[in-house]
Amino acid sequence: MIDLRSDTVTRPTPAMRRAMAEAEVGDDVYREDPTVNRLEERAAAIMGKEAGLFVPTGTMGNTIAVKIHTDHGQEVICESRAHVLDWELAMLAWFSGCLLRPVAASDGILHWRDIEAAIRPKSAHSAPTTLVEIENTHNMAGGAVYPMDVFEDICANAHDRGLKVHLDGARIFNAACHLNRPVRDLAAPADSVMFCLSKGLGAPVGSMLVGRAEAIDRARGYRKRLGGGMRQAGVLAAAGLIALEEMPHRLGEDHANARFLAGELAKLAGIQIDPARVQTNIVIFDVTGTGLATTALTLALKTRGLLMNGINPRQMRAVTHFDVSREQCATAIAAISEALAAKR
Ligand code: TLP
Repeated sequence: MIDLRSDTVTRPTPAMRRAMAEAEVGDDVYREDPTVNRLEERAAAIMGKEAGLFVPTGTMGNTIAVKIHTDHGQEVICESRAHVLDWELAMLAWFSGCLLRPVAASDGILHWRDIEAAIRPKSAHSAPTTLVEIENTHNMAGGAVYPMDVFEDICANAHDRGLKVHLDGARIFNAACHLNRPVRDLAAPADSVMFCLSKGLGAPVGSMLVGRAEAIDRARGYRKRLGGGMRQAGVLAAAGLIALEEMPHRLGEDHANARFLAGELAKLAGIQIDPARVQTNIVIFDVTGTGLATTALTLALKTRGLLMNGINPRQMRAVTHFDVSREQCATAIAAISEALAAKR
């Protein structure tokens, strides 16, 4: 099977498996796991933040981040297709008691003027806005990358207005690769950053939350509350360290494969995509013109050895990662082309 459903499907490399087997471990709830401690220190250093926290998932990282920046009954601004809004089971409402105020941006990239207009006025009828949540790369906007100046402008203005900024950087290394900048430059203006070890970087499990030491101390308590006190988690952190140190440099290959897919998809009748908008490893394309709903296309592709999901009835998403080669991308295009021909 060729699996383009997500970069979450990547399996640990042989080096990761070896490191996991040999990892030095201790009880991380007592902060005695040397491998977790090393991962947290390295993650913070690489992101240019004071402290880091190893969490099992990106969802838990985002959930805790919102909690450390807000109180119950406040508002959080995000883009209208944000992961935190559509894919995290309303954890922000459930755990932090906050309301999301989505703001639509056609390319997924918010600007300060859009955010400013969504800040609630100080009035007897409005809940205070206290946090801006930015997703870079923006998953459901096809892996779109925030230009540095746009994000810096958002953070500077948000801070002037007394708002915090949390960066959902699940794929921040993909953004850094596209911009050809050190990842710490992208993280610098944000108050906290969540990033995933288990997506394009290939670790089997885990994400990191980084930020100020005081905030990460509080985050540790929330992680325990959510059931994320993982004891001998060094076996997982060992793979995470390899993901962090050795995998970012190869992400450009995934981006080149995504551009290849986009270029080939654009040649197929009934498919709509602008390949020039594919910046990283996510390719979203519209299949309305093929006469197939995405659910039907997913099934037709599965019988042809290709796994790929729709994100709604009209749009499919293909995600490249280090478990798919260029040759497999070419095979994937052949499978799609065949499925469309069969429909005709
Ligand atoms: N994204 C997954 C699905 O949940 C959609 C995927 O296949 O892309 N932030 C962003 C931007 C994400 O894309 C994801 C996962 C998360 C957070 C959550 O990470 P996990 O899955 O570790 O909870």
